[in-house]
Amino acid sequence: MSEHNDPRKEDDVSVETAKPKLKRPPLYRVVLLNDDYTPMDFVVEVLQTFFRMDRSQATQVMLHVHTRGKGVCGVYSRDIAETKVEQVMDYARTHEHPLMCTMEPA
Ligand code: TYC
Repeated sequence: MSEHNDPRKEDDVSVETAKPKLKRPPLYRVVLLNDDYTPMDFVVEVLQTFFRMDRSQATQVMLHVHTRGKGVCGVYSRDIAETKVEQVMDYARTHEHPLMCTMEPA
């Protein structure tokens, strides 16, 4: 007789249903900061190139940053947000503009 159906053995194993452990990945806002030197056209180009905005959307966001000090370029998972920040900072540095891009929890 197997241990499984031996009546002398207690069936004292309790099985609980585990809570589903899936959590949505945390999201991050990629933010552009204003400065006094980066040309407006360059910022528009950055927004079109790295954030897939059309010219009019990119111009709106650029003007928002210019007047308000900062603005959101997009919301992404951590890896994507980190890559966007890196791409923008590299591109700005290559063109010797002081443009700053950061990320913050959404
Ligand atoms: N303030 C800049 C200018 O007057 C334009 C600018 C806009 C710079 C947005 C950075 O993230 C920025 N040339």
